[in-house]
Amino acid sequence: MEQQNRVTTLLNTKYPLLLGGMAWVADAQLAAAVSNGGGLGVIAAANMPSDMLEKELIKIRTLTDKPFGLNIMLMSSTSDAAVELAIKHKIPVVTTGAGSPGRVLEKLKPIGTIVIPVIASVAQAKRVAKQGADAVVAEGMEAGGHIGEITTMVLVPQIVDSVEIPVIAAGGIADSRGTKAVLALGAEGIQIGTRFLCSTECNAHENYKKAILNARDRDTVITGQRAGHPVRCIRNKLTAEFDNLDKRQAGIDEMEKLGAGRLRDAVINGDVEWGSIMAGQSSAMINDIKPAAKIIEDLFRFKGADMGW
Ligand code: TUI
Repeated sequence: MEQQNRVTTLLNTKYPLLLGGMAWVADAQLAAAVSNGGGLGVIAAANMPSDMLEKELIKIRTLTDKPFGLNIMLMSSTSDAAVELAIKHKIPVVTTGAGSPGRVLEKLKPIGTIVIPVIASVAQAKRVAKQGADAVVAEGMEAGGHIGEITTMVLVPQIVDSVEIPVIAAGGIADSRGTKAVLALGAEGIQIGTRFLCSTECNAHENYKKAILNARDRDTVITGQRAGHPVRCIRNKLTAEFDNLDKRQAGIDEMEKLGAGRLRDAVINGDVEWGSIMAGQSSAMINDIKPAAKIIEDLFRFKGADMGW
């Protein structure tokens, strides 16, 4: 009998683990690999046109018969279309990020979808719990991409004390020590992004994977803070140019123009000089590329106290 907790029960998985909704990276292939490995694979809707996303949702069912989820990025103009696809394709679990998920909860709760918002503060967690969220992902600022201001170590216990629903920790977790630590903080599951970027099944360009393998402790930086969109990525020519714009107090428009399309350039085209290599601080702890199923096994392989899962 496998160990179960509130998160494995919600997700209907072997392990209390979700794939982070990484734009351009979390596709049907990677999500299926995570689901087949006993976690919950998640496809990132990001800014994908509806027809392209629908193809991924159809494809994943050919790659796994296990449950999977859809991540909806709330800042995207395509987020309403993604909600409609979640309904049409009866996606069991939806995670949301980068905004307030009120609209998504209103539409998906009545049809029984499990909705798990990613949040970065106590106020956001309390709000989404009141709105009917089934669990929250508490994402610390060690994470890659768009982030909040609080570290995982300090955020997770505060969220655990603020809401009754299960808390899933994210940000800075790349091995079993991280899993053990966040379980000790009261989390009941983990959401993992960067570690899966360096998986065999991940379609990101090999230059992107190499940038993570080569990263050391101080190699990620936060850009876009002044524009109100703090984003963590690996230091390169693009981040240096963001620094320059910051120093001469360039307009937000100019910053946004500089950032447009850069993630795709890095993930798909392998432009690691001028592309945006979004990745968490845990990049420095990642030194190999291995199958997603092995990553999951390793994340949950630890001796010691029964942490309740
Ligand atoms: O969303 C993420 N990470 C992301 S989204 C993304 S796409 C992007 N590209 C360029 C610039 C900016 C974004 C890349 N990485 N993580 C989940 C997350 N959500 N982190 C923080 C939040 C968040 C922020 C505000 C959640 C809720 C929120 O609420 C606002 C409100 O109204 O309460």
